[in-house]
Amino acid sequence: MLRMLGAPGSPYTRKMRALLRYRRIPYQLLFQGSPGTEGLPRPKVSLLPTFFLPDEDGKEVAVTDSTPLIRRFEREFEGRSVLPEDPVLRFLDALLEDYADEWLTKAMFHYRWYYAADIEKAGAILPLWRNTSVTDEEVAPFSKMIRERQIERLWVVGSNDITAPVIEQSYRRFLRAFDAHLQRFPYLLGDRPGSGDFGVFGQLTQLALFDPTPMAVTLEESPRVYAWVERMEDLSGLEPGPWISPDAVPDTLKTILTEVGRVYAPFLLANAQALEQGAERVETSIDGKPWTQKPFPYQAKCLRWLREAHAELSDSERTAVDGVLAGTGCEALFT
Ligand SMILES: N[C@@H](CCC(=O)N[C@@H](CS)C(=O)NCC(=O)O)C(=O)O
Repeated sequence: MLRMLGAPGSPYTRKMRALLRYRRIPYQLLFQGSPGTEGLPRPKVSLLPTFFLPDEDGKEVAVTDSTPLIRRFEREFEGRSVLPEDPVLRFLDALLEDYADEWLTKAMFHYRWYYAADIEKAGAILPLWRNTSVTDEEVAPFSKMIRERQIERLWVVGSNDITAPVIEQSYRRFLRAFDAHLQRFPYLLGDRPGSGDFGVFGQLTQLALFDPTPMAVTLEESPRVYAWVERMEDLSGLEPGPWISPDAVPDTLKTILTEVGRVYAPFLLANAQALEQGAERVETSIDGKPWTQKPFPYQAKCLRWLREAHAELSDSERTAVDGVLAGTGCEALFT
């Protein structure tokens, strides 16, 4: 049985747990520090969730990174796929998953460690999510440590006084665009959830259901999105319906892709350029406003993976994808 080490406060843990539930893949959930976690193999980079899986020689190793793990589980487990067969839809799904994992997560991290009420709640709850059987005396120093550590890391995701309005206005636009789409379709690509839905769900479990400031924003902008997050938590009982037709991509999805093109595309390009130039900082403008942050090597890989997926499309599939992306701003990623 799959073994997953994770935490409820980790959006990517929630992403993968909901996916395993939907796909009816049995798993054992381990919490950090809980009995049975000593002696587990260690991942190269300590990230949550961590899965413990056999390598090519059958030896159990620690594996992280939800996006490639989703593709591995598609190969290893039959049925209830979250990746559309159609290459055009599959590409759009991958782009939406990446937007959620790498841009929406900026809003998640920003709101949690920028505002006093959110810092207070997260600092109090996160240690207990690891282990509820610790005393309050034991929790206090851990709460202090995690608050200080995470606040220090705000600039890693680009959250600062300059970028705060860009992040927050982008979140509000995403909520409005997703609300309009959910009025027509239960999921991003039709009547069944794709990996993009689980990416968005993962971040919204924190933004809509936990952190007080963005929860208020979510309920103000879209009670519908709030409701959608609760529905996504456990879809093990859902009978999946059809994907949308690649020839009839709805305007509401194009509006969401336009938000991706407005903020995530310019960020990805500026981040890759800063890394190429060995720059200390990413200095660019997003949405007409200044954006500055530490260059993020992992997101240069994300850009490369998106470009490789775009290049792997057949000519007619790429023409169809470019047709959908035309005018959204996402096309800039592939020129
Ligand atoms: N790309 C990874 C991201 C995983 C990730 O960043 N997880 C967070 C928790 S949500 C983490 O472990 N951060 C490092 C830390 O907090 O030390 C994925 O999709 O799984």
